[in-house]
Amino acid sequence: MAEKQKTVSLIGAPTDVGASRRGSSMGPEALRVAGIAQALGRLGVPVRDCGNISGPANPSLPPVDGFRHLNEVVQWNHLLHDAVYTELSKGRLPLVLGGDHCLGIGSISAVARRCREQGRLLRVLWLDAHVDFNTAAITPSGNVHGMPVACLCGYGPEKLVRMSGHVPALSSEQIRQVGVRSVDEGEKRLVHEAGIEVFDMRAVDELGMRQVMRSALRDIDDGVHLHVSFDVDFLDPDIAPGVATTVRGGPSYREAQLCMEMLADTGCLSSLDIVELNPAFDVRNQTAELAVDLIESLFGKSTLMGR
Ligand code: B3U
Ligand code: MN
Ligand code: MN
Repeated sequence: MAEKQKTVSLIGAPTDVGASRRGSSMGPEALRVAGIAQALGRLGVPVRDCGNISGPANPSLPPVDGFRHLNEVVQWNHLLHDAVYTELSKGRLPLVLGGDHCLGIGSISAVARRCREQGRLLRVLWLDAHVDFNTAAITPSGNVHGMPVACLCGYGPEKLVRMSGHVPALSSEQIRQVGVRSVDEGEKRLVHEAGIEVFDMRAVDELGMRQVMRSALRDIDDGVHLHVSFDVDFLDPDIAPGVATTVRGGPSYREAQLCMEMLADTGCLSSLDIVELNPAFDVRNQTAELAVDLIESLFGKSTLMGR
């Protein structure tokens, strides 16, 4: 269960400026239609919906100097940083409804800033098929949704790298990635150089989700601020078709449930992003409904105990 019944603040960030395939801007509404507020309410979690932040439109342009829509990405992330920071300052648990994963920069920069002010330890669990560690020099696409972890670790343009007020926003020990199965050549080198701990799908196959999560969560205990950045493409596309960048061979429904339950068991969940849900690729909103189902587990729903 989230720490002492904090109020969850839903913050919609309807944008797809960080991607080349459009549609994740419809993610916030799809998650509302799938009943995210009601589901949390049923668990006894107080929820307030802050509505959507409103940023620049998607100009649908090709990349310039290795970045697609850099100005728009910066603007959305500043707006999101401020919204997340405001909710954290009020003692609430921000739940960002994305939007593409470039939003992780603003969201986690705000969390890092707040944790620094409070002297709190921060750990980030990044659930994703990708490592999101590209830079302008190595990106195959120019899409900033493939770059947020690099930016948070200090590799990227000034305007994104400095957003938390400290460079880097995160040190490599603060972040663990689970579910990875698609890494570009340049990223492979950089992610090693940066020293990020990556639990790829081979690790899940060999060790099982239980052991992977035990390792990933090993030093997350009382007083730690746990941020979860949940890219919906983490899930196997057979159960989650509603994303633009599906990669086969992801966690099954059962593995994903266990992952969420083990995150809930830490009692440390303090902020969350749900990103890359793309209703344009979904079938009858099933991926949004699945995301809501998993979020219930993340907030402590269990089959036999409690509510
Ligand atoms: N690594 C590729 C693909 C990608 C990363 N994240 C997403 N797609 N969503 C890239 O374009 O950077
Ligand atoms: Mn991804
Ligand atoms: Mn991602």
